[in-house]
Amino acid sequence: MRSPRLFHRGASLTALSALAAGLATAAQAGTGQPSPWQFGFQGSVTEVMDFITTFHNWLLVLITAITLFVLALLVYVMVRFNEKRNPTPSRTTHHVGLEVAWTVVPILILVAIAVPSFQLLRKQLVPPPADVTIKATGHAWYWSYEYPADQNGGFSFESNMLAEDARQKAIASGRPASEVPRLLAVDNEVVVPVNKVVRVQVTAADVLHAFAMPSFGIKVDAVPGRLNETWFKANREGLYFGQCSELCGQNHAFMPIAIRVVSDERYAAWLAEAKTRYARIDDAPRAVAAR
Ligand SMILES: [Cu+2]
Repeated sequence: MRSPRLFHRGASLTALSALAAGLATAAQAGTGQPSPWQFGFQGSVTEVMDFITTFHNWLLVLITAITLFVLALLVYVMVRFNEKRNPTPSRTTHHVGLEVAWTVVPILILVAIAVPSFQLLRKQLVPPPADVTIKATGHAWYWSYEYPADQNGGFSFESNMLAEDARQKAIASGRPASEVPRLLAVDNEVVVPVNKVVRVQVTAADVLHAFAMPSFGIKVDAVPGRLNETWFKANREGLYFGQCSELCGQNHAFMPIAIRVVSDERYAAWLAEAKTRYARIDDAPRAVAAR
């Protein structure tokens, strides 16, 4: 076990796992949508997704090191302790030092995983105070969104995937193809301000759906009769795409989510326009009829 050769292997383990993590980061796709030959996550635009990416890379290093260590031990045992090289086997049944080591080392590894894991959970589940609230409702098979009246909104709209002919028409009329990706582009995008905490309330009208945005690092179930909540704070303007992530029926693959992150001024302009364009909702408490 203490042979210098194995120790040498240990050094190359670290190098290999660093390379693996490097590869995963290098092959990371563009932000906002998947890209051909994508290997890692989509690029991040929120603190939560930054954390998820770092945590993922850390786990990759750890798991690569563990796998190579176990492989090295197996090879060593096969070579050193095969019947030919080791005709009289040891009768040892206990080795206190070894047993303490293989109990304590895995505990330390689990702690090294648990600490960032709980930090991440806390970041996800304890949101800062919200600047903007939107409500997303999953339907078979599209999303609808509400901007509540008490948040300077008071309208709701449906968001359907762009059919192929509509998509081609958009490209022909000069929209860049990256703005209308196949199976991801929608007719009515959600618009939110950049660098603002957006609270997303998520529910469903019929069956289970899930609201997922890879670049924001959010994914939350949309359950009929229940209001789930998540949040994000996008730090870069742009157009970001997500998809329903709970198998919900025939057109599950065709109910994308598109969120456009814009400056405060453009957001204000969009709000003003959206109020005239979309259906009004009045979410003031309704008077209860007296009996
Ligand atoms: Cu679905």
